[in-house]
Amino acid sequence: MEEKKDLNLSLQNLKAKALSDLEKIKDQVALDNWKTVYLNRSSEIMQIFKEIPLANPEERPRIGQNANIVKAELETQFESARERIKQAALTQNLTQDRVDVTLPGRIPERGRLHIASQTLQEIYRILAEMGFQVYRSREVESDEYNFELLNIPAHHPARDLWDTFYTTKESVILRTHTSPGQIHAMHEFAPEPVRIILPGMVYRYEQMDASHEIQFNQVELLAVGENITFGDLRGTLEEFVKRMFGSGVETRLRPSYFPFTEPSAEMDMQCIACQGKGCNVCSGTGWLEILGCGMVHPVVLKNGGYDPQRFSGFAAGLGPERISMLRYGIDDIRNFWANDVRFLQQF
Ligand code: FA5
Repeated sequence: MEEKKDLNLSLQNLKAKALSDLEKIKDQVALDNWKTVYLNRSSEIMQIFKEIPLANPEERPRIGQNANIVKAELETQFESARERIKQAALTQNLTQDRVDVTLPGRIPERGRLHIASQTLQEIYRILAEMGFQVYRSREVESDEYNFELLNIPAHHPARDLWDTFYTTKESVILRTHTSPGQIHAMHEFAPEPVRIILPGMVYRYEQMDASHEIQFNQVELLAVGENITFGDLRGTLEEFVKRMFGSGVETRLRPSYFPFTEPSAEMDMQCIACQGKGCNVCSGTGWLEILGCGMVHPVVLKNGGYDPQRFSGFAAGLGPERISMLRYGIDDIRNFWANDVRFLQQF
């Protein structure tokens, strides 16, 4: 009789080899290979199934049963190996990617307000406490509002005080100061009393130097009512400077000329860089001009819609960039709009 292959023994050997191979497997690629070798259609176990009909008829049922048990065992072990490898990969990821909470953090770059905006906000805060409301007005103006209604007719020599940016459209200009806002506000509020500030950019076609820009902010003050006097103007400005710079700062009012105020004055502040001794910042004089001011001219009151017999008012125009320069010892106004972060980051 022809020697029959012992399929039960083959099954036992197959199982032992397959499981010992499986135990050594540590990654998904090797596991996939294992599956191809031991469980796909041409695998050894499938081969044994094909050979069962050749075995002794009385042994066939046991071999078939055994083959089924081994195949099921290989499949179960394959599934648990897959789970084991998945967990190992996950654990490895978790340990490798663990956040080291003891490392110093990366400090994000924080944005900040521009120095000019910071000073403006400080000015608004102080003047708000003193009863002034912010009133916004336009930067593109007409000749009428920027000059004529402010008592500066065409060809008036005082126009030379403001070097103007004209546009190609007749009588449309960039405002040279915030004073035209006075007229807009008066038109809106007359005959009610007003106490407002008009902040914003102004533009002048002039030679730039350490203290002169072609664009800069101004803050206009305007108070109109009955019985407003020059004493009110002086007291308001002195109080403002005291709150802005502290009580030790000296100021002085010098007579000056503006077509839209009468009388007119300019306020100087004692230079804080040198305490009035004279230095580069104040060109050796010990004083720095910070604003122009005066009592609103009767013609301007009338143009705004107020009866100058009954109403009076004061106005002032201050330069916040000059104020920043004094506060922080900035020696060149051109730094403000040069957009050099090394400068801007200091404030
Ligand atoms: C005027 O512009 C008047 N409108 C001010 C005024 C308002 C007077 C209301 C009376 C009543 P002046 O040209 O002097 O005035 O400018 C006022 C302030 O703006 C100056 O004191 C100064 O602080 C600032 N300033 C003027 N020119 C420049 C410039 N080129 N660069 C930076 N700041 C300037």
